[in-house]
Amino acid sequence: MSSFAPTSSDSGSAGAQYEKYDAPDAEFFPGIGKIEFKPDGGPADTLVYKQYNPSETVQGRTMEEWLRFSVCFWHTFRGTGADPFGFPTLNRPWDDGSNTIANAKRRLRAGFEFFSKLGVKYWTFHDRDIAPEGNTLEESNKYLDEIVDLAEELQKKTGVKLLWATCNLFAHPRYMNGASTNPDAHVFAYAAAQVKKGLEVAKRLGAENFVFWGGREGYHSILNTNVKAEVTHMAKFFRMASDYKKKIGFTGTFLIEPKPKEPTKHQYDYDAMTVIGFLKSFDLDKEFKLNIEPNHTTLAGHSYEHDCVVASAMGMLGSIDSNTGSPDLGWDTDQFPMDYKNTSLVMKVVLDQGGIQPGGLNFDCKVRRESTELRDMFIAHIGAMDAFARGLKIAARVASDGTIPKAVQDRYSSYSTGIGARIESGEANFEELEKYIIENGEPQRVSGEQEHYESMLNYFM
Ligand code: XLS
Ligand code: NI
Ligand code: NI
Repeated sequence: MSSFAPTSSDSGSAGAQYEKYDAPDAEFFPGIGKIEFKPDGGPADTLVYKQYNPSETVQGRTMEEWLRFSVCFWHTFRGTGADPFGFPTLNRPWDDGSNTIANAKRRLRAGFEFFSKLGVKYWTFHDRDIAPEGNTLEESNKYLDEIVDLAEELQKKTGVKLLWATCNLFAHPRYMNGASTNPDAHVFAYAAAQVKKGLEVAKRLGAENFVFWGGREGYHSILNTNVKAEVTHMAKFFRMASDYKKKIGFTGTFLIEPKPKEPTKHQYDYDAMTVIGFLKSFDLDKEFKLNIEPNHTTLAGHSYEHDCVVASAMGMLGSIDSNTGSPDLGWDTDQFPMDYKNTSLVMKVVLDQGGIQPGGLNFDCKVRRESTELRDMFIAHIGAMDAFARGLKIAARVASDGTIPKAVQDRYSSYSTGIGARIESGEANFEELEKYIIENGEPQRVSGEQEHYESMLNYFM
């Protein structure tokens, strides 16, 4: 696929206007300094944090430690604003649009300046976001190595770390029928070779996690699909990845990111409970956790926080792609989350499970195609970070006040004594429970008090 190969020499730059950005000390965001915490900022001060104070302690940990914010490379440094109906709108002055190594390096330098000025400690990427794909696997790996050299240097220089890496197994035409679920074993092998390299790179860059999102692991038509074969192949792929991880001594957590649809009509990793069921069916649940993206959760027909709640309840919540959809659109719009109620409910889950580390809150989000200024990139992240910082504080108040947790605990108190305790301990059986009902008759009706709980939450907002 020649269109995936670099279009000019490895070190070449497409024109004089881009050359100044090739210098190692080039500044990409002039006029924007390190973003500061300014709690008394006014409504239009959207280039300062008003809620996020990294060193402030909440429930025994700093905000930075609880929130573990991360910027994704794909949307923020590869997004062009193009949509299915329109051409690119976002002009990044350092990006000449070429598929060259030189352009890739400029983007990466711009990225690390952005992460540093924003004050986030983590970033995430797909292999093909950061380096061009070549004509052969060897060529692609060579380009990737060259960019990873620079990434390693920039990580060292800035202290920004890699929250997770992933492989793009969905954009290239070879993956049109899926990667590990492709009916063609040749494609399965290609995906395996690509992930092998991805894991080596992740290890080299000290990634704390590694993500698998099954973009095209699903089907469009059941008529041409053998679901059992595909799902089994996917499990074999994960097993091989896990074996290779151990072999090379990569210690990051493996995460699967559920999503019900888009680009395929039906994706096997439909939602949190589906993925947990899949992992348990194939005896992979000790080796994987979940990366939950709320926009995917809402696409699956659940409320915003649902998959975080479910994954956490099953001990499987590893990380969060903290974005949001647009409830009235119903596709993966990857917006920056700005709604305090959503962030509070998610942070309540994080707080209750004792933190999200070694995962984090990764902004798998893109600015709207109409938000064309460089400062919009900052404003978007700052707004979302503030929303999560506020959500953390609200969740902490809910916990320390204790009224809501106590009310929930009381709601289940029938399981701590008598027949409930026997159910809980596993001693009770159907005959005993039948006898209990014959002796005790109809249960009393107990109010679920939903409105009472909603009002209590609003008290803390
Ligand atoms: C797409 C996914 C993707 C993953 C990483 O909808 O969110 O961006 O996070 O492949
Ligand atoms: Ni995602
Ligand atoms: Ni997504």
